Amino acid sequence: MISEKMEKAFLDQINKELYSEYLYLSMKAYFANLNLNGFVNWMDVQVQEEHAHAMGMFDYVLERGGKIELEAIEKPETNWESPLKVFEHVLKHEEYVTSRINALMDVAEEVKDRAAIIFLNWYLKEQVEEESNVGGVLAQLKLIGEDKHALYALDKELAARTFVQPVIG
Ligand code: OFO
Repeated sequence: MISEKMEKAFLDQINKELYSEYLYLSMKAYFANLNLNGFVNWMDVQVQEEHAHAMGMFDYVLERGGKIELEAIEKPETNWESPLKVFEHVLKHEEYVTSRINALMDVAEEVKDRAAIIFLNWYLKEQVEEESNVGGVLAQLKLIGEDKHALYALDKELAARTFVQPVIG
């Protein structure tokens, strides 16, 4: 059985993962309006990943005999100055999520929930990957600057990203 404190920490994080899904959906719409379809695809994969992250925790809480009580999801931003600004936002957001997963791990250690610690290891590794992926795109956008041809080349590259359903835990 999951402790009340651990359950609450997971519920908070489920909300943050669903917010991430919402934020990337909003970014997907931003890129769709710019007709940058590769970026749209990249965000679409991100949306699906965040949904999987939320559902992984959702299923885990239930599996441990916990109760799910969903909270409202905050409204995400809807406009950015440029693709570069979007990816700066994504990196900042992922760094924040990493800090929240670490905080969740702190709770698991505090209540000595070893099963949760093992489960959360997957999320910690995933965050390393997320930050690195986003950092890669951001670095390319910085190099591109105002070069529209290079931006379209990157858009083509991002069109190749595909979603793979993760095996969590
Ligand atoms: Fe769920 O990793 Fe991004 O936010």
